Amino acid sequence: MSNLPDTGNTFSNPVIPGFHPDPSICRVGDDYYLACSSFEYFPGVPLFHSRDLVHWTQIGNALDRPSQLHLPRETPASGGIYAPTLRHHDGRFWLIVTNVSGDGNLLFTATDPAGPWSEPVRLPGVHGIDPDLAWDDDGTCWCTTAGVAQIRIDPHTGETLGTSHRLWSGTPGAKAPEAPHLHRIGDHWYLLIAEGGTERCHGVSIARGPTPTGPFEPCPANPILTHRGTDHPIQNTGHADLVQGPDGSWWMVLLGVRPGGGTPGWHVLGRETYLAPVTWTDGWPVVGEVSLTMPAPAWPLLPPAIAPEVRDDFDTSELAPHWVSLRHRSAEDCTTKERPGWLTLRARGGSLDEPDVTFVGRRQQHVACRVRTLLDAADGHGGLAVRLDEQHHYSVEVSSGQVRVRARIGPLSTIVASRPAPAGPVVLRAETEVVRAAHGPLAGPDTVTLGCEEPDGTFTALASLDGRYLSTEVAGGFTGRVLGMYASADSAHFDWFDYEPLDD
Ligand code: 6LW
Repeated sequence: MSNLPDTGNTFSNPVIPGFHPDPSICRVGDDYYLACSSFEYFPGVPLFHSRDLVHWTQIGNALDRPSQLHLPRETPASGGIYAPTLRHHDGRFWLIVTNVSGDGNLLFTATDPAGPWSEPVRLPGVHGIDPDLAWDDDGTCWCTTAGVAQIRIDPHTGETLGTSHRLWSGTPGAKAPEAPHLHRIGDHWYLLIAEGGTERCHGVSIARGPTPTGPFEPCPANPILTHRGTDHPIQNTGHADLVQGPDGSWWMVLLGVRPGGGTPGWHVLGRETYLAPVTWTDGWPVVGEVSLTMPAPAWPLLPPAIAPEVRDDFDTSELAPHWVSLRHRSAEDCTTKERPGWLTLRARGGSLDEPDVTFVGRRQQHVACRVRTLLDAADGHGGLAVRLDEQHHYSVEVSSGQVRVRARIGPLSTIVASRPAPAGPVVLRAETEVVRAAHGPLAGPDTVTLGCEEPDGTFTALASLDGRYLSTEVAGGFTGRVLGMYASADSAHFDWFDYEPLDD
């Protein structure tokens, strides 16, 4: 254990913006790896790599085949894949997750975290979400779940050995003790948990004991992290994991949200991944407030040599790992091979209101951003969507010679604006703009403007809509906005897609 030297340098939070909750982290030599939840999206469990803990690059998705990730049509929004634990043990990477919409707890291994990951090992005897994996010195593997309960497992077969026992119920009076992670640090085993629920009361607490099975003594300073009851710009802080740097310093990754639009605020990007330094007092970890700017690690920061490209031209046969679909994706309904240099989507369900709409999107990662796509709808209907779930989305669609903006807000669905489509392929555009001044109860966190471009490139805005209705506070659930392309009848062809952060 060591406390942090102050280098005077800082880094910006969130370190992985956009809907990337429930981070779990491990370090192997100079490399850090991190996994997040993915819910109803396919492929699942995005995996990130970093060499400095601050700058992260997505290197893949652990669950990228139907045999690993089965999300039936009935999978509700925010169902599917919950809360991974990622560990490196015995020369391999181990990943354990819960598919709450079918297969329960599942374990995967890989020698390279970029993949391929193994077929799933099922754990029918492990009940409860948020499974953690920890190995004792003698190789005993403990699986600890929300509650907080623990059972010994054979991680190779998924067999449970013995019976489940309760480890800790968290702080008396606090709800939802969950997200356990067990770490051996010095002479103690530390049991890190989240408490209070994943909304404004969320927090992180910790207990320690002499063995991985306890008995556990709670930290007198619990919760060691919470922003509850504050007007801090980052809220809902919780669901954390710990990692040690090569210099002995300790770091916490956790989820948090950035509500906008006044009090209580609406967050639209989902739960994002934050990083915070950890110091130690009397053998207990201390985490102060998690801020948008924080003291940097003592080692050199290594921003990526090449800034992320604004445009994806769909010139490669495989889609980049940040593109996600809903519940499944098949080569028949999503391909760059039919018309080289174009992404072709073939409608399999109906509209964005349906769970099996053919959709390819990416997480909104900046509060203010612009997305554009060139759509050829000569063979069908398709469009550009700002999506939270099946019941909360805005879209601009080309169908039957018209460009239409539609808003779906809970039980209400309406065409907000329409006009004749320009001839030939059409550039569709959506952009979000932060609402600066609070205008009483009507202030949204942002506005979402949708429209199309004229042949000369000028933008015609068809509608500017209140972003609150595409926020988690309105829609509920565990995800955030995803921006993407879809086909609603026959085939829609997309030549390119731009994602451009704007100054907020
Ligand atoms: C996850 C639970 C939680 O399983 O939300 O914030 C649930 N924490 O630990 C879904 O992400």
